[in-house]
Amino acid sequence: MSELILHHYPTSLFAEKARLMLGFKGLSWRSVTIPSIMPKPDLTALTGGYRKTPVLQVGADVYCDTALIARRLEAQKTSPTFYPEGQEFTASSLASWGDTVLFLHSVSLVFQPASLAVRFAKVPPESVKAFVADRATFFDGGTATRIPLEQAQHQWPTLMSRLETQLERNGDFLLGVPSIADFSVAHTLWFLKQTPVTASLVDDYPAVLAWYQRVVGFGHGAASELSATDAIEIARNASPAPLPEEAFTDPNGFKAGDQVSVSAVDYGVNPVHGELVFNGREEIILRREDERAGVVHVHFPRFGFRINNH
Ligand SMILES: N[C@@H](CCC(=O)N[C@@H](CS)C(=O)NCC(=O)O)C(=O)O
Repeated sequence: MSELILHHYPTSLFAEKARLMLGFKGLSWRSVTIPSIMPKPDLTALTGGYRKTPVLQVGADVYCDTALIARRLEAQKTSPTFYPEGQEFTASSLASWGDTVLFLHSVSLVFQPASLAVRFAKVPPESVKAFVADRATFFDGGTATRIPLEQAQHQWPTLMSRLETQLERNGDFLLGVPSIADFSVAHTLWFLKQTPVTASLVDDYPAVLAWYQRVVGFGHGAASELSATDAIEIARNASPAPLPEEAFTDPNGFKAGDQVSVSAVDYGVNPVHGELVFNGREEIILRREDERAGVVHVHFPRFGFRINNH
């Protein structure tokens, strides 16, 4: 069976979510370090244009977005589960709240000048400039908007005291037992914990802090380095996995065989062009042919992405 290959970089919070998910499942994986800003030619050879971090590769199958990566890891190893029985909806919905609402608040808080000054203290000025320029256009064309710092500061106590109450009542994990929701909330708080300027936004809440330490305690599983060139070679030498079977009619009429593009809706909306080969309730799969990577299947979650006619 093909190895799990995570394309990521150390400071990415969504990559930290994926690393912790791999740790929770006790999985072994290969680690490809990608740039934190565009261009990312080796990554986009696999994805066809999707640029966000992280991306999971398994042979010639490429999985975009941690919401879908979680489902792929669940298929790889069902136990321990991300979706406890009877709580599947709650787990996914709370995870989605963490990845959007809580995440956008934490971005505003981490990107405040005092925090950035500490984060970038050892980074050369030209790299900081390139990073700021890259992120300045990252939200262009998407539905997400940045939350003004004052508003993020204003609302943060509400979000955190709700989490505090939930954890005081439910015990060790947000839903009592571990679920995908724990990872979507913990990685966002991990982002704030990286410097003393924002760490107190987590540390002031004792039940949250104890739970956070429990979740990061899952660790990252067993990782070993892989070069981007070798990852592309692995894709070239592999064939995409058999397609899932699901009877589903797309409400907008898109069907297998259509030439389409798929893009994220919120931000980082770079489209990926290809042939729609699978279109289901949770997942969309495009087939594309790349000069370097050969034939690959690029997988996206349905929720939060759109299919375009071109
Ligand atoms: N919904 C996406 C969000 C991913 C995301 O926003 N990742 C950030 C890094 S934490 C990113 O892509 N930043 C720009 C980049 O790495 O080029 C997911 O769940 O994977």
